[in-house]
Amino acid sequence: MRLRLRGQRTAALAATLFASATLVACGGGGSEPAAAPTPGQPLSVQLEKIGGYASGQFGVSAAEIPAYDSGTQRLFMVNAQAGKVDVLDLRVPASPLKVGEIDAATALGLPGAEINSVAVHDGLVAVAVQAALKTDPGRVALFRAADLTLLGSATVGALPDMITFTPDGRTVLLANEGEPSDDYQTDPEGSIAIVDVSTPAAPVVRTAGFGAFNAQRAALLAAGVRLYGPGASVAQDIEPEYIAVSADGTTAWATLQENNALAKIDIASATVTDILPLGTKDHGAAGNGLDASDTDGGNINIRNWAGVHGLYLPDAMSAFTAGGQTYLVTANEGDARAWGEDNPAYWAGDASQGFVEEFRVKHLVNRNGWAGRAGDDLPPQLDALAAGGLLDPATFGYCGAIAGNPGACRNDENLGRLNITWTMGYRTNPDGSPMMFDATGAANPAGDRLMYDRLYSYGARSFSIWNADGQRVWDSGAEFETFLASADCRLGSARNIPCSDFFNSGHDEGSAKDSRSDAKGPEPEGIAVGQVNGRTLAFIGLERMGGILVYDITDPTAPRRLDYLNSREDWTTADPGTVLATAGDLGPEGLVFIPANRSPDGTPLLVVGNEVSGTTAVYRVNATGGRP
Ligand SMILES: [Ca+2]
Ligand SMILES: [Ca+2]
Ligand SMILES: [Ca+2]
Ligand SMILES: [Ca+2]
Repeated sequence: MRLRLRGQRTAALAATLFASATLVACGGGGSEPAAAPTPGQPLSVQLEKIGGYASGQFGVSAAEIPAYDSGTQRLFMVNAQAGKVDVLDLRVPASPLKVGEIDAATALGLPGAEINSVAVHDGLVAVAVQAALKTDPGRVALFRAADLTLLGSATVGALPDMITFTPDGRTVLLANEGEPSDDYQTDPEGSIAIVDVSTPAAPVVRTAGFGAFNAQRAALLAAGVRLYGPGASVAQDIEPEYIAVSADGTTAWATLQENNALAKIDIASATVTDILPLGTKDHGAAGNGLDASDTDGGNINIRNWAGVHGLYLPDAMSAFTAGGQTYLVTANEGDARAWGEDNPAYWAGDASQGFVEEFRVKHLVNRNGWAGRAGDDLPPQLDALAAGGLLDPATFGYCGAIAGNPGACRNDENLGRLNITWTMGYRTNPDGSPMMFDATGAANPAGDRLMYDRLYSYGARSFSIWNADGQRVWDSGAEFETFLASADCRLGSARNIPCSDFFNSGHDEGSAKDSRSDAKGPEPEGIAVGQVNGRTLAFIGLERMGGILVYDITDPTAPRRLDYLNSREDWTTADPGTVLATAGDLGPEGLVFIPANRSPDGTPLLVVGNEVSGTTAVYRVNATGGRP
């Protein structure tokens, strides 16, 4: 009852009021105060797929990032396969019609240039353009939404991978990701471009870089910021992935995905003011379990694993306001650096050909060392560090680890299959160098073993809410996996397929129950926030499992799940690409919410780009209750 009352409060109430309501809820029935006024009804939401557009291209990222312009009622969808933007007429939302393309390579005279991201504001389309050589500077280009005329362009940092407008439309921001070359020999600096587009013919670029943090490397590492690219300065190592802007347009935040941190940016001065580490998620804590194995008999086995810590490593992020404060909501996807992994010379032992940080626990803590993986998947940088790894019995004794022996912890059905990063979690000397142990597990400077007392896995299989200073306010814990495992969860537009039959499936394979449990689970990647009936909703796309989760986040401390719709229709064909016409939507990547007052048909819509099926899906957000 208390929970229902809390759900009826409005966004205008301060977060502290919500906190006190929570305390009341925990206080027991005897201490309930008199009933509060009850404006409106609890919001209920059901997504309904009303239509879509199919590129006809499977598995090549033909539909990734959408943006919508209400004046022209056009949808702009990044087609990464073509390196272009597909322009869709959305006047009849159930039947998007392709009416054109934006081709930056041709428009700018830059052969090989590709569009990575698109945003639109009041008839002005802004695109982020990657150079033919991704480590070269990129471009921002501006087009008129109505006739797709190029209006202007300017140079920005390397690999601009996300673009967004400030709410007033006068400024666009780009996340210049600055990924390294595949051999990691060229590593551009990451940065944020802040572009004045008030005169579209002459955009003015300022760059908020990270050079000022180069001297703070030790402090950033101590605070938990991941800086680990070979030979990289702080600025080279920082990889901005996604940007959110405050409602007043003064402040931006960027996810620094591989660095497991946020950057806070003052837009007026074009300055990065803070790098905010996100910390890790203790999978040993109550409510934070996960299914860590794809080789446990195909079973759903969500449980706590003490000593396993998830790196949030968020991809998409949105900002929203509650109680007068800005909050950030992230999709905690996880991403490993895996450079040179297709180059046999790297695996043959040449560390100058790449850098791969991912490894399975069973290989990391093999009693015989990891030499047996040489030439297969043993990263040369790990091989240079030691000859093998140990599990600290003080942490991992519960699954059978003893001195010098990982015991049953290493079994496939336990932690053996889990992908973790070898770069963290082993014991170190005060100077940060690895503390060495011998094969029996005794500390010994002449030994050749690392001692792992923690294992860090990729992503948090969740979404989180953070305050403006990067402090975590809320996390969905194990709820994504426990819901996908539950009888309440159904797949397909008709909602008639049990989710538990296809729990943690991959997005490009059929009959694949449990296949992603050793990696990043359902893999939340995209996120969009919008207002429906006076409530703030978060829409979260699960890249691998597919589908869109809807949460009411009006109270940032107590989000509530409202719906899940997964419009993948075929779950059994081994290669879904062979049944593209009937497979439905696979691999949701980017999402855009269209509020009722800007929608072509006056109803709130959600448009999703699906990179595997190459489809654009249009959903209606059917809502009742809430507070109009
Ligand atoms: Ca870089
Ligand atoms: Ca990255
Ligand atoms: Ca499993
Ligand atoms: Ca991603």
